Amino acid sequence: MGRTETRSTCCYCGTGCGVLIASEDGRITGVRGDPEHPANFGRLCSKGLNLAASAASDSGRALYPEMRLTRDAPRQRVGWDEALDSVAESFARIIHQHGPDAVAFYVSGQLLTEDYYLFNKLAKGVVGTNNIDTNSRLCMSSAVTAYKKAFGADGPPSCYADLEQADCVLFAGSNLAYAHPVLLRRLEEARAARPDTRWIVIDPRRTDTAAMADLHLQIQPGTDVALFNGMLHHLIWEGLVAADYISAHTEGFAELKQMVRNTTPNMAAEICGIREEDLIQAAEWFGRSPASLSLYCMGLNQSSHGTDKNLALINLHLATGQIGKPGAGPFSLTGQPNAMGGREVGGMATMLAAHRDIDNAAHRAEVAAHWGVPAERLSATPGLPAIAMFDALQQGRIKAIWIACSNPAHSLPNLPQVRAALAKAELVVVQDAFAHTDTTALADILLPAATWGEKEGTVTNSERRISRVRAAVPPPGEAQSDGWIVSQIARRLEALLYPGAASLFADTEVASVFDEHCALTAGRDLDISGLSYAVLDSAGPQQWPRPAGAVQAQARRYVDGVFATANGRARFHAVRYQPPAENVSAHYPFRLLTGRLRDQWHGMSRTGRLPQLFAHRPEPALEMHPDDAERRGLQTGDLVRISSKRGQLVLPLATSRELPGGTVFAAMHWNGQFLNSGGINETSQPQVDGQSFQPELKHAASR
Ligand SMILES: Nc1nc2c(c(=O)[nH]1)N[C@H]1C(S)=C(S)[C@@H](COP(=O)(O)OP(=O)(O)OC[C@H]3O[C@@H](n4cnc5c(=O)[nH]c(N)nc54)[C@H](O)[C@@H]3O)O[C@H]1N2
Ligand SMILES: Nc1nc2c(c(=O)[nH]1)N[C@H]1C(S)=C(S)[C@@H](COP(=O)(O)OP(=O)(O)OC[C@H]3O[C@@H](n4cnc5c(=O)[nH]c(N)nc54)[C@H](O)[C@@H]3O)O[C@H]1N2
Ligand code: SF4
Ligand SMILES: [Mo]
Repeated sequence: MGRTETRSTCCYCGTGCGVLIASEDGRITGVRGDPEHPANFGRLCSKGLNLAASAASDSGRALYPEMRLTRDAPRQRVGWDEALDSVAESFARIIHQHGPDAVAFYVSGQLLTEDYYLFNKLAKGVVGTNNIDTNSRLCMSSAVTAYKKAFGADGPPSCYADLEQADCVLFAGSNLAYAHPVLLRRLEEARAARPDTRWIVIDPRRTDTAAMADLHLQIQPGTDVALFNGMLHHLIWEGLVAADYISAHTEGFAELKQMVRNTTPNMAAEICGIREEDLIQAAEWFGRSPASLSLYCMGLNQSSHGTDKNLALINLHLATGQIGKPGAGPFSLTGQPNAMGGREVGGMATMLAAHRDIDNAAHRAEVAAHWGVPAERLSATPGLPAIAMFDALQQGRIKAIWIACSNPAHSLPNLPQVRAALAKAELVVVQDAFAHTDTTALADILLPAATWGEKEGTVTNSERRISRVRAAVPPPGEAQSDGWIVSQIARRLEALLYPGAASLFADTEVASVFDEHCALTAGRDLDISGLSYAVLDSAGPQQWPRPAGAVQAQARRYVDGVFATANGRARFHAVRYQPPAENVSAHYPFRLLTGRLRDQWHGMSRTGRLPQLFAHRPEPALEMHPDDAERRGLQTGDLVRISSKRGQLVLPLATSRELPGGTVFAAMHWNGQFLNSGGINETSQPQVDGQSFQPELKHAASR
């Protein structure tokens, strides 16, 4: 094969950096940043730079299909046909006996758009259930819900060029230095060129990002809505709102104004545990800057009031007209490489393809017609979102679950119950690229997946930009691409459920699947009917929308002040502060915060294989303020047991002045492959936001 370089996209975060993969004789030998990719212009972070090293060996990879031949037997290697037939036959049997809602799919924002599209088509178009949800429920669903409520459609209005044009950057619940390092690099360069730029960081912890800010608002966990309302109060009473913009392009302001009348900066600062001057300073910078940009992530979304937190921040942007112009806007950063693609194909329990709605009969009919199935095939019953899906599994209402590209036995809250649910299931199918995760350990059938560097497709990054992912080498062993696996099982299932009918999976070439997806977006807000692999290959990564006939994509949305709501106006929402779902008490006095480390990725199936990625944080820890530790006679290195109403685990203690007193912090990454427990989610709580169904992974009460 010789030496070649293949243009692709990093498989980690939603920044979506372009990479060039060097390979020789079927082996990946190097990775460098793609100088031409508009997300990173050649830069990469530590994770991206180490991609080649993590791909260098097949050790730890899932190489062959495996299954249990009887309920309690260990899994053993089988051929692909046997594994595929078995999944299809079990699903068909359960669907016949108990109906389509007795099976479920739990997929991932790390699947490529084409794979995601096929999974969604299988669940909604073949099985006829909306029980397909994803780890994006733990991640983006509050942002999605708020965008839809405020603007009438999902999707960030801003773009990366805004990073260079903002005069005030508000980081809300985002630790960019760890989670989106290349975007932070772009911001640093922008600030070096324009030193008057102000950075405000809102985070209960003094993160590396907070340490770089001009102003750090170290709020009490969960108090963001009070903060934003207090800031809005100041902006209104100081005349810093954009009255013309409000009257021309929005609705609902009077009600909001009435509500925040009572939230004075003084009161808000008190709730947040910060100084009133700091709150006012933040409002002044935000309101007086020519362009204010908010970057927000899990500190807002992973909350039982995550939608409200998003809406309260969006209120600030609408009230000041800081949207639809260069350097401005409420910019939700996506975590996973293809959280956006998943939203586009409607791969969730609460939505249909191309931003259509399950409860809209016309939308269901459009999708059914596109797939060539009777309209009744598409269920009008919303599917179960992640937490409810695993509850239903435990209660026996769902009998079989097919998990792909996620490790829920590590990443869902309340792990003792997640494990009980998987143990109760009649069938657990796990499709993963790596053999040893906390979830593969519980699989009845393991389907080995090809992964980054080995498969073709597309991903969409945070700024709505679609990039190609390309194969540089063949997959190891008998691993197959996710799209191939889904299509194989889909065809078998179709034959069992609808014998003789034409297959919906006749042409599953990746380029054809992409075309099918693009066609389904025609006329929708995310219209990409003008895209194809040919366009992406010749013109490079493209943003949506890009309708047929358009010569250029739209970098920013809502530039004309016309929103995707029925009357074209954006909507304010009068949201009130509510405390986290679980109260701290004498029994559980600590507020447990969780989050990420710079060099590890989620359950560490890939990053955890490289010694160099442990240099930054070599071991797990429970972080605690030194005063709290001293009061308990504890010091760094002591083994401590942290427990909540759900469960417990033991971790080494690390004292840290980054945290406020009364809170503890643990990184989410460590799991059963490294610990004698499933990690911090043994204790985290599954309470969800009532609108987005996203669980409050950040705020459990613990002791
Ligand atoms: N290195 C690395 N990068 C990643 C990932 C990874 O695993 N490793 N994962 C990717 C994914 S999927 C995601 S979703 C993103 C997540 O990216 P981020 O959301 O930036 O990362 P987190 O560390 O989860 O949480 C961000 C911050 O929220 C703060 N926080 C907690 N409670 C509150 C609160 O009530 N209010 C506010 N304002 N802040 C609060 C935490 O202290 C934390 O510092 O990262 C992506 N990038
Ligand atoms: N306490 C706490 N918990 C959290 C969070 C938190 O902040 N705090 N964050 C939440 C968030 S935002 C997220 S996004 C989730 C992430 O949680 P998970 O979805 O569990 O994250 P990963 O460990 O990345 O799981 C991806 C799996 O896919 C496998 N894989 C890799 N490539 C491929 C492929 O090409 N095909 C297939 N089929 N498999 C592949 C990997 O080996 C890995 O096992 O965690 C959530 N859980
Ligand atoms: S910033 Fe994100 S996409 Fe870019 S190299 Fe790092 S992990 Fe990959
Ligand atoms: Mo995420």
